[in-house]
Amino acid sequence: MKTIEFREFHTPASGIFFRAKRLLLSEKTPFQKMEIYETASHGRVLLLDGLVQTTEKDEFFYHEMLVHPAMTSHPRPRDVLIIGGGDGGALREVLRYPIRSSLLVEIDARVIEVCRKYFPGLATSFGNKRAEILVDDGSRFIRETDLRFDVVLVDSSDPVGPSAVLHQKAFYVALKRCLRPGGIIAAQAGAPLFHLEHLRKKRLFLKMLFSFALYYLGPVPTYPGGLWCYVFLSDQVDPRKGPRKNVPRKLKYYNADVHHGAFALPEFLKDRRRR
Ligand code: AG3
Repeated sequence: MKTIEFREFHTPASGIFFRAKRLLLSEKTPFQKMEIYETASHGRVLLLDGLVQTTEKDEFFYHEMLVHPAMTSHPRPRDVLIIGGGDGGALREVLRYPIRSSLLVEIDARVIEVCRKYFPGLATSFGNKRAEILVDDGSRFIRETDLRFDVVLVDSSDPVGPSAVLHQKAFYVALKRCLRPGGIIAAQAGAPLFHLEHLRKKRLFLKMLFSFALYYLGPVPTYPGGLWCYVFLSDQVDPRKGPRKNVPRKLKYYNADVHHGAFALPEFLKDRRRR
């Protein structure tokens, strides 16, 4: 039997490889190349433009850490916006809270359709009545909308490539406009090991925009470097005080101790500049 192997290069000389049982889907959408493989080790794996976005085995590390630090730090999140996240994993975590509404704005309708079919464990929430889905360009949406949110989550791809706009200053200026007073943004920020210069520059402009602009970390075993960075942004809420409310039950990674630990930064990522 012919074995199928696929890989993602993290640098020209290193990366991650998988041996797949089957290629379930490979297609070019108007926005990107999308592939889904069935593997023995990680279940189903979704790649966009050759980058591993999620695997059934380790998606919880990422989705829980993107969503819960912001959601538990807000005293009463009612309306939540997700930019990107077409696989539904972040939405699933958001809907663990008694919120009033959530809106997911994904640019690529095919990601949503395909994940509904191939990642039922992620896409559980697409039918939920507290969840609205909009297929639109997230960066355009936040510039034009009149809606305001308590928590905004940015589930984008890497800071290099098509998602690059979702990592730039203009995007965060526009996002801030969409926050209610006391609101919180959490965004995925990339690989500390490979995107360190980008993280340093980003911190400079984020600190100008928000009273609290803090990186936090968590592992994602299948992402480049294995250690992943997120950013927490707010004018009023200091997440280092810890969760303000009960943490949802039955999570796999996040808890109150993890929350505190995640904001402890290693030497190479520490903010050396005082305000
Ligand atoms: N978004 C972040 C994916 C980044 C992965 N980068 C990489 N493999 N080079 C994930 C979307 C999951 N909802």
